Amino acid sequence: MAPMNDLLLTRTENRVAIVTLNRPDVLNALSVELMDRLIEAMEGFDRDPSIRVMVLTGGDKVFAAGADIADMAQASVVDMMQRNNLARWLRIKAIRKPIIAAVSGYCLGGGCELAMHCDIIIAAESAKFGQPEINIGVMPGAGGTQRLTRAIGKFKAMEVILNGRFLSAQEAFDAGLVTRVVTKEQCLAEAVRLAEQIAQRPPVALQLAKEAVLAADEMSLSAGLEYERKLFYSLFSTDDQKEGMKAFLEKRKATFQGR
Ligand code: DAK
Repeated sequence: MAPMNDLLLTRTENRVAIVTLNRPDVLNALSVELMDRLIEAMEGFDRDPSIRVMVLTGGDKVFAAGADIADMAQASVVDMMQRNNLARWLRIKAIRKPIIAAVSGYCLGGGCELAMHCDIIIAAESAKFGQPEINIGVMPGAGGTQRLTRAIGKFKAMEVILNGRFLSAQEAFDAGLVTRVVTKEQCLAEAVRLAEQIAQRPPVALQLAKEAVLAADEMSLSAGLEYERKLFYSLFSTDDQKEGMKAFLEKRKATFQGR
């Protein structure tokens, strides 16, 4: 466990890494430094064979209220371009292991975009999702216009992005942005419980299945089906496929090695 004054807390249990944003004084605003710490931690867990799933949370009060406005308020176009933030977000997008977001409280702007880089979103009833960048003179810049629109559709996304309206956890669930809504007390525990279940699945199949689902946003249906089929066939070169099918036929639980 990292020290309590650290920007980012991490711990691991049962092959799950739990990563906690920890700038409560500014509602976990995503400063450049925090983003860099987050990316380093996630890339480290992505490389670590003892970890199979990550849970990302901001604690039980707030997920993240967006990028740090104080970092950007006086920036010029050139400053923004030189910070090359897009490259940071691409590194999060490139994480291959499943990531579950446990979202309580505000999940806004870059915070909502961060949650949408995750693969599953468990929301507390207190969660509020939004892209309020319009209120500070800008617009989403880390995929909000694209990922939110794909998740909830054009007409709901337009209201959220053009008018800065927050969606409650229940509205976000009804619209398709959220996997499950639970109480605030259950939120992290539910995300960890789900992560521990997923962590028992074969890691290579998990990685390729995540890749295939994400490809659905990038490809035509026929190209996506073709891609899926190739990934499916490739799994027949893994020990875990042999073990999984053999264990089924022998009516025992499979033990997956990630090979
Ligand atoms: N940045 C910096 N500080 C923030 C912050 C933020 N995003 N959100 C809150 N804080 C700070 C407040 O300034 C306040 O600090 P003190 O005054 O105590 O020093 C403290 O956190 C508590 O906030 P409030 O006093 O405002 O708390 P309330 O409960 O009254 O209101 C709120 C909560 C979430 C409604 C409010 O804080 C709020 O509206 N926050 C801003 C939300 C927002 O506009 N988010 C979008 C930020 S822009 C990029 C990619 C992505 C982005 C940028 C670039 N590239 C690829 C280039 C992303 C941009 C954004 O996310």
